Amino acid sequence: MRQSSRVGSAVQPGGMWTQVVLRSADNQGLPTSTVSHASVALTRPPASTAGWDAHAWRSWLQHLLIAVLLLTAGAPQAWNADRMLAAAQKQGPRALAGARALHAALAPAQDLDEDGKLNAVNQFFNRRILFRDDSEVWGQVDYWASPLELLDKGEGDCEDFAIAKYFSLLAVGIPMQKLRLVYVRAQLGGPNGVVQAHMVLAYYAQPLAEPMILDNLITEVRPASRRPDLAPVFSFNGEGLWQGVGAQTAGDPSARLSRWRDVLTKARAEGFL
Ligand SMILES: [Ca+2]
Repeated sequence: MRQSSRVGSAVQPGGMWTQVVLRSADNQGLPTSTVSHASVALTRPPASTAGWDAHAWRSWLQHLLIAVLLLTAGAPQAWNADRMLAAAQKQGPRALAGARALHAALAPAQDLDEDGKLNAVNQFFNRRILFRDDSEVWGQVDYWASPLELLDKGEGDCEDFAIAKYFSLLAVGIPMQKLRLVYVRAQLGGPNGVVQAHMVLAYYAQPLAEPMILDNLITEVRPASRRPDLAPVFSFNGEGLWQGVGAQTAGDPSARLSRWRDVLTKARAEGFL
């Protein structure tokens, strides 16, 4: 296994959003082309992190359980709308109505440029889904819903939005390499507001470019420089895990928890991969 490699640094234009690879699929010693997915098991910071300083965040990261596991071999499959609709039908009428609406949004988005795809997908979920905590929707402190589970409930929290947008953008042809789910520290309510753990989806037109941020908190897709309220902590996609420059290595191969792996499995069954 090769050592983790730096793919960027805290330089313009990506700034602190340009990060360091902790684990990636090609670090497993296999050709990237033979690897379709990796999974990341992680714990989540407490809902309220008010008063956390840099040391507290590093400490949390040190305790973060991370594992990158190869799930399957072979190239990722393209989006299969028929499989998505069939899976939704099994889930019930609400899921089917949601899947039909998503299909109606994604089909024309296939022909848009990447900015158009970002806006279409962001708008679809931000308009259709209501924010609600996992404890109220799922009766669990932290539950990672698949796209169809989110559409079935019509409600979800930040990572459910980010996950659904991630798989939907893959479905309309955005390369996985350009997308990352990003845990951030969000300063809610202005400079004196509360700092909370939050998740957004970032789109990188180029590896070192400033990303565009898709967030359930605001309607508009904005470049990271226009989101001074967000500070990235670490990010991941189906290929790897990245952590902010200067942060300590967060890694523990004895991960016990893999919501990401589970949601990848569900999304595959729903035709998204
Ligand atoms: Ca959730």
